[in-house]
Amino acid sequence: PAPVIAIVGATGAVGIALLESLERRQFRVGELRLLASARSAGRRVPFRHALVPVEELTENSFDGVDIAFFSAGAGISREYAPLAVAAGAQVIDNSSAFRMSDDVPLVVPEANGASLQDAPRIIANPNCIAAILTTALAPIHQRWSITRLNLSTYQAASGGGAAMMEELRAGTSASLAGEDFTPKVLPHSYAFNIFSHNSDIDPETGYNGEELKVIAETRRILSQPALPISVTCIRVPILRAHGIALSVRFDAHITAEQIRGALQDAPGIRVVDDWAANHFPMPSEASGEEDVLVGRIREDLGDPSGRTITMFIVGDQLLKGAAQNAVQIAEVLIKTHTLRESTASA
Ligand code: 11C
Repeated sequence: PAPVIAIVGATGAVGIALLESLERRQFRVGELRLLASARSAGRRVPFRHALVPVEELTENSFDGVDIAFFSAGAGISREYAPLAVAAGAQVIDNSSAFRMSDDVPLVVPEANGASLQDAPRIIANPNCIAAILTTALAPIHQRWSITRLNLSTYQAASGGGAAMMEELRAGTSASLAGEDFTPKVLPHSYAFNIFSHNSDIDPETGYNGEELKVIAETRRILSQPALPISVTCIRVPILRAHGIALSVRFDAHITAEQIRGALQDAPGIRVVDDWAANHFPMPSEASGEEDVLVGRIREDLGDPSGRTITMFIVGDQLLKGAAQNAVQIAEVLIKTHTLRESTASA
């Protein structure tokens, strides 16, 4: 039988994107249980020609559930994911709650899908930059030895959820109308502006929380725990696709042509690298798109040893950066029969 699916945080930006991904990827759903806070309970959300009522999340929400997607913040995941597991569900968690736990795999199927083979009870879905970055790096990492990453990000409003997207819309409208606008979600005015990512700064290193997550999670997904990574995360006034300017260093000489060849046929990637037309990855073309776009692939003129390649990557933050990656994890569980035995045979 088709699995019973629960979505915790069903009315949030990622929750809605999860429904879209399940629908678009024709994921077989037996029963769909949409869970959210009491505030959202009673709403009806469209899924496959039906309006599904949202229920309040309680400790009894997971009876009979096979796969529970969590996307309601780390606190909710810490409290309710163990209850879902105890009820027999497998949890795919989009929060940061378990991403660095040794017994929880952190998975991007294109990069390390094999880590699902032990039928883990909880699987962590990575930070959006880490997911988009490692999707693009997977076919490269599989062929050559990467010795350093240096990246700057251009992060969209969707990373902060529906409220931040609304703040971008409202702030931009107010700015165009010449009206005053006081930001509520972000610390700075968002319209026609860019600023350092709005996570807290670590007083020791000066890196912000997002940058530290990108470093730790990328190392974990690539199984290179000591990989040197330098990263600067910036918020830009874009609705839902993150950009990454990346420079990758290798242990030996490499050409842009070799990298382009590896990316060309890789799953989950579309090379957009038209030098003549000056056409490269853009958020306007990556938004709503399942593939991660990669372009500006070139040999780094700043490294005379010929061991560094630079590129520009753009991926939909709500899709590959969150919901779609989670659905892909569920697809692997089903395809490889690692959906937990007690439930798969039910
Ligand atoms: C942002 N990447 O754009 C963040 C949001 O680690 O799940 C996602 C935070 C996370 O603000």
